[in-house]
Order: sequence, then structure tokens, then C-alpha cells
Amino acid sequence: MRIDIVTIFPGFFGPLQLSLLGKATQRGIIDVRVHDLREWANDPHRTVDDAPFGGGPGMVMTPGPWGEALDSILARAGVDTSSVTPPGGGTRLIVPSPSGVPFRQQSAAGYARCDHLVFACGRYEGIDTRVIEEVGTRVAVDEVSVGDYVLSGGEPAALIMIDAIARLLPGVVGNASSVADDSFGGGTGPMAGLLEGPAYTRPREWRGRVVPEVLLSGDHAAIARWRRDQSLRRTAAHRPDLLGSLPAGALNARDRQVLADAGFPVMAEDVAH
Ligand code: JEE
Repeated sequence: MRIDIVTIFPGFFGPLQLSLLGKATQRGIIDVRVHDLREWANDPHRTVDDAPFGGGPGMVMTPGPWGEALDSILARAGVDTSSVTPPGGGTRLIVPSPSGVPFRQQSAAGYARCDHLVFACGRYEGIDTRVIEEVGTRVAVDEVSVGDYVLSGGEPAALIMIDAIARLLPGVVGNASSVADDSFGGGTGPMAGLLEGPAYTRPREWRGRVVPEVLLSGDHAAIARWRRDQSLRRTAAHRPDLLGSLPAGALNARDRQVLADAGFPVMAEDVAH
């Protein structure tokens, strides 16, 4: 997968050379190019911002350099820069924005199937919206938010998204099942829609705290049931919203009892008529 990133802070993407993403690059699974937006700013001061029309605080990124940068990157990728073609193909432009659609595990899985992603990382109060409109006539454009908090720019959001996408590519994470078993990732598995429970490793006792006996029992059914109980309790405590959006029939009578015992009221199972 080819990944182009446009930013006024190229140094922000140093972490992509580390750890899992660095290995993915060495293995040729991802090819990341970071571009300094100011290379497309033509004035002597390499200006990329201006005051907002209509007034208000802060500055807005001016469309000129963005248009030139994205034309150049999309032309190299073989995306037609002159005629109006429907979105699609292997290239998508992702614009991190506090007003974007939420980025979820399913978004990461969708982007992992693309050949080419371009991230347009804004700063200040964001990018002149005509850039998103105009480029959207030539390539699929998504305005995406990584969460309900305000960042100072799109760079940390792009790092988060690239991490979540790249680890889904074949050959990036060694153990494929550790990807499938993730919270949110098990779309069809028994833990679908629940958070992961606690993890333990050696030693069996540490600072007086012992590993739950069931995990040492070798009783795989009992271990699976215990883990599900832990997942349910943690989900209820940390993300009660997730319990509300589980598919119908996801909770059996035992699940409901576990939640009730933990003090979380659950609606009775729907009865088909
Ligand atoms: C891209 C610039 C900074 C700060 C004003 C903020 C007022 C833009 N989940 C996410 N949070 N934030 C971003 C994100 C932030 C960005 C840019 C992404 C480019 N900024 C910025 C303040 C404001 N508004 C919301 O309340 C109203 C705008 C992001 C992602 N992805």
C-alpha cells in the first residue's frame, strides 16, 4: 500500500519508522512518503494560512498550496487531474477533521483494502473547504475524526489511522489471530462488540497477586466462559454504550446474569412471537 502524507510538520511522522510500521516499510508492505506542504507555497514567505472570511478566531489554510500539492501527488498516482470522474479506484484522500465521520475499526478494515491513501493534515482552524469539494470531483474524499476531543492538527490523527490500517495488512502483525481477536475486530467471533478482558503472564504470583486459578486449569470451556464474563463486566464498566448496540441475541441468559450480578441492569431478552 502506498501512503502519501501532506503536512507542514514532516517531522511528526518520524514514528512511522519505528516498531511495527517500520518493519512493514522494510518488508515493502507499506511505502510511506511525507510531503512538506510549503514546497507548493510559491510566495517568498511560503505562506499557507490566511484570516477566515466572515471573521472569527485563528487562521485557515489557504487553498492554493493544497491544490498544487494534491494535483501533483494524484497525477503521480495516475488519478486524472483534469476531467471529472466518479470517485473510486484504489486511491482515497483522507482529511482528518474534528467535524469528520468517526474513524472506527471497520473504517480501518475498509482502508486496508485500498492501494493508495493520501492524508491531508491541516493545522490552524483547518483547510479551506473548497479544497475538499474540488478534489472530491476527482477522487474519493473522506473527512474523518479520530475522537470527540480537539487536537491541534491532523498529524496525530493520521498517525493513529495509519497505525490501525497498516496492522491489518497481511504480513505486518506476525500472529494473524491476534488481529482477529481484538476488541471490535471480532466481527463474527463470540466476543464481537465487547471489550477484551484482563491479561496475565508469568509469574503466577506477583506482589501477592495471583493469576486466577481457572487460567491455569487447562479447562478450555471454563476459560472461555471466564473470559466472556470478564469482557462483559469490563464493557459494562468502561463502555456501557457498546452493550446497548450489540446485535439481537448477542447476550444469553448467563451473560445477563453476569451483568446483573455486577450491578448493571440489562433488559430482558426479546422474545420472538
Ligand atoms: C484536523 C486543524 C485544529 C482546532 C475549531 C474545533 C471549533 C481545528 N478528532 C480530532 N480532533 N481534532 C482533530 C483535528 C484538528 C485539526 C485539524 C483534525 C486541522 N485542527 C483545530 C480547533 C478547531 N473547532 C471543534 O469545535 C469547534 C478546528 C481531529 C481529527 N481527526
